[in-house]
Amino acid sequence: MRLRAALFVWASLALPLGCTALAGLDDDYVLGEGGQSAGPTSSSTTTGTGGGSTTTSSSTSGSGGAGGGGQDGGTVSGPCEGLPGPTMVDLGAFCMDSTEVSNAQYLAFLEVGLQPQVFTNDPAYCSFNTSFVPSTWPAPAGHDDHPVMWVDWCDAHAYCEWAGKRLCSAVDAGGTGPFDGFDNPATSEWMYVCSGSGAQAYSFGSSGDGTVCNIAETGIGDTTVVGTMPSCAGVNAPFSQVLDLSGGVHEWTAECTGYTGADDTCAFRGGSFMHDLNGARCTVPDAAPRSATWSDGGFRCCADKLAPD
Ligand SMILES: [Ca+2]
Repeated sequence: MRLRAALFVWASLALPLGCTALAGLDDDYVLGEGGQSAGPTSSSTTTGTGGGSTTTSSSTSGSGGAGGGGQDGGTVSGPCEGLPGPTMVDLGAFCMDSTEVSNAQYLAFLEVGLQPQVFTNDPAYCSFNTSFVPSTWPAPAGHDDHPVMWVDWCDAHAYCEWAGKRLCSAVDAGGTGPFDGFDNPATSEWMYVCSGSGAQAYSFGSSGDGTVCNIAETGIGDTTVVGTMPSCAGVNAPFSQVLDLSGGVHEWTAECTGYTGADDTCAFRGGSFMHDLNGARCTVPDAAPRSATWSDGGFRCCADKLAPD
């Protein structure tokens, strides 16, 4: 297993907890108004199966659902092959998971039994996180290959590190970058891919009704098996191999305001099955405390390309 430690040197730009309107960013979208979801908050209560209910605790117990399925061990030819989790897409400067991480893939990580703060790549600012088990777990029956949800930022970070990957962050910066660059395709990996290098508003293009993706207008009202909406992908190669950036579940990124602990604000991207087309734009400036988890929030990983042996 290749483990690659991310280097975090971002400046702290303290924002209020539950920050919803990010000054200077796409302010016609306000968290919770992109659709039916109330979005994440810093409340201390949890559970629920929909409606965007959230929690900042991630220490509930659970034994996990059934294993198997998903795209574990998927390979591509190139420098990012053979890593756990979704098959990766070679995007030139870096690689990105082709889909969101599924429940079965996350279960494989849990079954290894790594413990927070014992796992050597778990950073000090994640010391609040006492368990990698999602705050609502196990996943519903039949959802093995649906996106994992109810994970806080540190859960997502740990999974990616275990897989030899990292959360998607800044272009050409090896996992570091300023939070305020997250809607710029020149500085944000996630934005670069979603926008097709700045060419489009949504991951699937700049026009259409968006029902090629799992958003509110599509009417599914739940997650789907990852990667099963083939038109919810970029227009041109290699972006066309990356699925479900718009809709499905929100995706944590390593675009955070600081690196101090649970209250740092981190960006999550793309809207979800609860959000309308407006909320699925690549530029939507959603963000939440690092400790937040919610009913339509998951993640995918990126990776630095390794030099050929
Ligand atoms: Ca998504």
